[in-house]
Amino acid sequence: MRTQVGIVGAGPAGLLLSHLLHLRGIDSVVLEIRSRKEIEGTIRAGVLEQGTVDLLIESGVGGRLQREGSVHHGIELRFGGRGHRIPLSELTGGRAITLYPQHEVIKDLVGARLEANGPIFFEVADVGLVDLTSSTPKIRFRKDGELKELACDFIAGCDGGQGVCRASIPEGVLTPFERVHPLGWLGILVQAPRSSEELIYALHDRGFALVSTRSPEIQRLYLQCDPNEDIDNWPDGRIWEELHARLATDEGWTLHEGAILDKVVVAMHSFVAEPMRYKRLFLAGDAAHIVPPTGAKGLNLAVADVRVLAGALADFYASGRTGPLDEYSEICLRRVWKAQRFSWWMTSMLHRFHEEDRFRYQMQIAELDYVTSSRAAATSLAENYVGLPIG
Ligand code: RFL
Ligand code: PHB
Repeated sequence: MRTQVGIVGAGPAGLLLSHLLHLRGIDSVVLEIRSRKEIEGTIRAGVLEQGTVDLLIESGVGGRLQREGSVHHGIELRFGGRGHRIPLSELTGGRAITLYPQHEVIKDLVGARLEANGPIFFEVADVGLVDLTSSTPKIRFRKDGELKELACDFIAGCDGGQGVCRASIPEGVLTPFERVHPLGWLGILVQAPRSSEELIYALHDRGFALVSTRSPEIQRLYLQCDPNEDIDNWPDGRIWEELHARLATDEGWTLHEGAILDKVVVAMHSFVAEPMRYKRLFLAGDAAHIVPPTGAKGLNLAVADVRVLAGALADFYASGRTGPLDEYSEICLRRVWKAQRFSWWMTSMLHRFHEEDRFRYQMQIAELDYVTSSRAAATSLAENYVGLPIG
C-alpha cells in the first residue's frame, strides 16, 4: 500500500489532519488501534476555542457543532464562597468558547472522512515505523491478523501521549520537558439539568472543583483528588458531599444532583518534546505535548498543530517548497509553550496544595482576587482562555 501522508491515530489531530489534507487534494490513510465505537464513545474534552470552532466550520465539519454546541461568553471563578464572572467576550472583542464534546467532534470527522471514501483502518495492531531515515518511510501494522506495510511520503504521529510514533525517534534527538503534578481530577458525567449557564472553576480549602456541561441533560463535573486515587474510594455519596462543600456559596446557588453515568480519575501531567519532527515524521497533538486540563487547551492545541501541518504539506505538494515544513515545529512550539504556561498558571492558582504552607494558599486567594477585580488581569486570562491568535 502507498499513500502521501500516513497518519497514526484517529483522535482529533489525526482525523482533522486527514480531512484538511483531503480538502487540498492530498491523500492520506489513518490507522487506529481502537474500534470506531470506542473512539466515538470516549469522554474527554469539552471546551473548544473560538479558533477551533472557526476552523471546523470553515472546513465543512461544523454543522452539528453549530446546531448542538453551546456558546459561552463568560466563566465564573468561585472562591471564598462567592462567584466572580470573567466576561470572556467583552474582554476579547467578542470571542467566545463553545461547549461541544470531543467524541462528537470525532463522530463528525469520522463521518466526513468515510463519506469522502477516506481510508481509516480501525482496530489495527502491532503498529511500527520503519525506514524513517529514507525518503519513503513506512508504517507496518496488522489488520485482521494480516501483516501490512504502508509506504508514505510523510508520516504524521497523531497517536496521543502513549503512542508509538514519538518512541520510534532515536534516543537523543528529542529534548523532553516534563512536570508531574501532585494532582488528579475525578471526573463524573451526570444525568441532570444544568446547575449553571457558564463553567464554574472553584477553589476551596478542601480542593478544586469544576462545573462543566455536555448538553442540557448531561453535565460534567470534576473535583481535585490524589493522582493515584482508587475510584472505589469514591462512592456517589462521597462525590456529592465533596462537590457541595467545595462549591458552596452564600448566594443561593443549587448544585443539581443526578445519576452518575461515568467516573474517571485523571492524573495531571505537563510534557513537551522538542522538536516536533524527525526527518519525515511529524508529531502533532498529545503525541508531542500534554497539558493539565485546567486551561482546557489539549484538544485545541492538537487542532492548532494540524492546521499548521496541513498548510505546510499543501505548500510542499503544490510547489516543492520545504520551508514551511522546516518551520512546523518552531511555529507550533511557540503556541504550545504559551498554552503550557497558561495551563500551569490556572492549575497553580486553582488547586489546593495541602503539602505546602498556608502562605501559598493565601497567595492563590490574592491572585484570584486580583484576576477578578482588575480588568487588565481578567483580560489576560480571557484572551488565553478563548485562544491566542494563530501564528
Ligand atoms: P488522542 O485524542 O489521544 O488520540 C490519539 C489516538 O491514537 C490512537 N493510538 C494509536 N493508533 C494507532 N497506533 C498506535 N500505536 C496508537 N496508539 C494510540 C488512540 O487510540 C487515539 O484514538 O490525541 P490527539 O488527537 O492529539 O488529541 C488530544 C486530545 O484528545 C486531548 O488533548 C484532550 O482530550 C485534552 N483535554 C481537553 N482539551 C481541551 O482542549 N479542552 C478540554 O476541555 C479538555 N478537557 C482533556 C479534558 C483531557 C482529559 N483527559 C481524559 C486526559 C478533560 C480530560 C478529563
Ligand atoms: C470539560 O468540560 O471536560 C472541561 C471543561 C473545562 C476544563 C477541562 C475540562 O478546563
